Amino acid sequence: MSDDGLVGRPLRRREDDHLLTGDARYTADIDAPDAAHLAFVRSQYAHARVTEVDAAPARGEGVVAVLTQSDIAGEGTPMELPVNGDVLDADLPGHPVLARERVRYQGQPVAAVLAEDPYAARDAASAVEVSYDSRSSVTDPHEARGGDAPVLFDAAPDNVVVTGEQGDVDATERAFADADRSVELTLRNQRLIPNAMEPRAALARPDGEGVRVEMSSQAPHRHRSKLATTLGLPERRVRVVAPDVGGGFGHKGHHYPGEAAAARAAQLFDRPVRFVATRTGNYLAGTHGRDHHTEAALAVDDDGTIRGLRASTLANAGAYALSSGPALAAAYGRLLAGQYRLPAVHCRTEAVLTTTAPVHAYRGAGRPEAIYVLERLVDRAASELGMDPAALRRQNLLDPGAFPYDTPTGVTYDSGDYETALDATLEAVGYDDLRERQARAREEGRYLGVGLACYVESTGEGFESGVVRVHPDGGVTVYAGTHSHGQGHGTTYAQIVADELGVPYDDIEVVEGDTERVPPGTGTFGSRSTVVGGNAVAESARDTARRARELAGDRLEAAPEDLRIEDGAVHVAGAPNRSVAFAEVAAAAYGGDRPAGTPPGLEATTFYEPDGTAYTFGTHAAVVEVDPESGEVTVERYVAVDDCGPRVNPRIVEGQVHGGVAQGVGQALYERAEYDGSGNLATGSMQDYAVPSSVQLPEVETDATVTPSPHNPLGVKGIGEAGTIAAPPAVVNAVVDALAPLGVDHIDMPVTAERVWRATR
Ligand code: MCN
Repeated sequence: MSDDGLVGRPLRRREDDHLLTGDARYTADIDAPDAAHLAFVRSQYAHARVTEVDAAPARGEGVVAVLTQSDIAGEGTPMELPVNGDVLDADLPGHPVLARERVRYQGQPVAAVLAEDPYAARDAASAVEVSYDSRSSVTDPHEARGGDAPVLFDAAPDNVVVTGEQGDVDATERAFADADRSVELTLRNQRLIPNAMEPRAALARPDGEGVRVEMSSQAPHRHRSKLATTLGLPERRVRVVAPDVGGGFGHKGHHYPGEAAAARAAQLFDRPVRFVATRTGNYLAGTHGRDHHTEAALAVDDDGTIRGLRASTLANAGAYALSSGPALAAAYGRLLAGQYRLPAVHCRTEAVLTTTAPVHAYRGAGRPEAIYVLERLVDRAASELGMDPAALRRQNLLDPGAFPYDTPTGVTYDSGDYETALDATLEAVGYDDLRERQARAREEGRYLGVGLACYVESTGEGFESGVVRVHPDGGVTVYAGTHSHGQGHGTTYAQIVADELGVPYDDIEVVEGDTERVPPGTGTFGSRSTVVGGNAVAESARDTARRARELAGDRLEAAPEDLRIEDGAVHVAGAPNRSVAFAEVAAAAYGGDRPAGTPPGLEATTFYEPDGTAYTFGTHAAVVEVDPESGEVTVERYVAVDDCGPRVNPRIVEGQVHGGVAQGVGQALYERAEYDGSGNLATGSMQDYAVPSSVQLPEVETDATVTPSPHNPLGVKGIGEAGTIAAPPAVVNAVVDALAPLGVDHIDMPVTAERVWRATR
């Protein structure tokens, strides 16, 4: 990364004109006039036996077929979404695309209707008569765990399907025995519903002996693998294409009945089939996030030295143990040491099935759960010790010299400079002045609070593919196995390749999201694209540049190592007039005038996996004012100082932090998915599930420190989830700080006006 390169510049996102002028093409916009439309008949019950499906009332004009599981599944065609067997304690069956005889959450698809238009499909779906023999439901993981609770699967008689443990139980117990005191908290990290602007959608078409599925996916190759398994097809017969995707936040990495049923119906009826989820369908049967119930304690000495942490979490996995939800629950304790010198940690997690929608990754995915527990405990300790929360944090932070650092939870942090980020945040928010302002406000009967959150975040795991292809005219196409759905990879990957290859940014096009055009990759989630995909395309660009210098060396009669590629020309270092146009080199690569012995073509493919995980970190601060009369919380200011190593594009990084903080403030103050006693989703639409609007959100003031990761050549760390990790504890800590004079020491999220009102009385 040179000072005069494009990496590090806050370029405007090149994708925005396309997205903001209505030019974007989402899955539902793709023209397919002969497509049949698929709508699901969804279970009204949370838990029931399906005794009969009567399709007769649904048949009529425009209705092509009413399908049940026996119509779509058969020998070699499982039509079952696989469970995440790697982490499960029990041998559970998968999720049938259409229910076999049991339904285990409200909204689970029971039958599918195909019709000539979407309205006929929905009308027919509501006309199908399903008879149920209802069973008792259970939505609370404490109640679900054994006893009289209904059993979802015989293979897990107590409904417990995952047990996870991190750290050393004996060392932790010793730390608690030796410490001056133990600070305790019972916390709920509530269930959330991901809200991408575009609901899930798929358009499946027969394609030779296989199927082509255009779909709103954040991980096309993963979806291809899962679809192939579900349909019983070889992967090479399934092509997944993800066009413009209107947000995902994790839930579009999951494999759903919608795309599988559409793909199977396209095969059976030999015509295109379209499925577009309604918002309510998305709420009922899209995956949810979080839902952890935790008891935790911090062992701390009276002088503020933190000695140990223990936590015990019950994670509500929902019905079926699919995809990454259970795995995240099992592993979340790995980040519980956060930024601190915390010699002993022990964490136990159990994931329990309930008759609710399956839980999967939602932006942050395990890290917000861990950091919330830790950062609430640290604030609670400060309050019990009568110490300033910033001072208590500073006293216990890991030193910059501590890295690489092995945490007691079994992970190794790559690099960090935590105190610098803390100081930058305190200075930006004017911490000392705020404390004085707070004291004055209290005298006037006003409740002002400041909350801090210091976080670490694991980013950039697994492998990714990146191709750099130079065309005979010198233009460049970059292919990556990730798939941007709001992150701006088209801009940042082009910045990286422009610097590494020396060709103009405008000559570089980025292609993602097509399993036929892009080599096998992993996808965009876990803030991994820049670390893994960015380095994959960088490596391919370096390889391509090396080949280009070899070709040009022959023409310029110079050694390749003496050549530089800049501004679309290859020239001899120190002699800019001895040069050849990059386009001429590209043409030579494909023409007959290559130097003898050089292979044709000018491109490179890299499958890259970093040596280790990159740990992003930072400190966020929220300033709130709380009106105890109405219970209303106003976030006055929000400061975020994040360290994701060198920023490829600071403007995009800032945007990512804004978006994440918006969702984190949403979790802290407004959002919660609620089921009633019968397992009905009580927050089934945006009227009941409170996604914040811009007027409820603060301006986010951002800044950065830069600590490169030693594990990847670009030194980068991810940033896509930082805001959702730091904002919930920062805001809740601020509210509790504001209300401390009224004796409030904890309020569970979301900190609604009602909860504040109750807590202050
Ligand atoms: N970036 C950078 N310099 C860095 C790190 C990142 O310039 N050191 C830039 C990247 O190049 C990229 C963006 O920031 O353009 C995010 O990069 P990264 O942190 O690698 O995250 P991913 O691209 O892998 O995105 C995944 C992350 C996750 S896990 C969720 S969930 C999420 C998020 O991104 N969902 C989003 N951001 C979202 N943004 C939008 N608009 N919509 C979503 O659904």
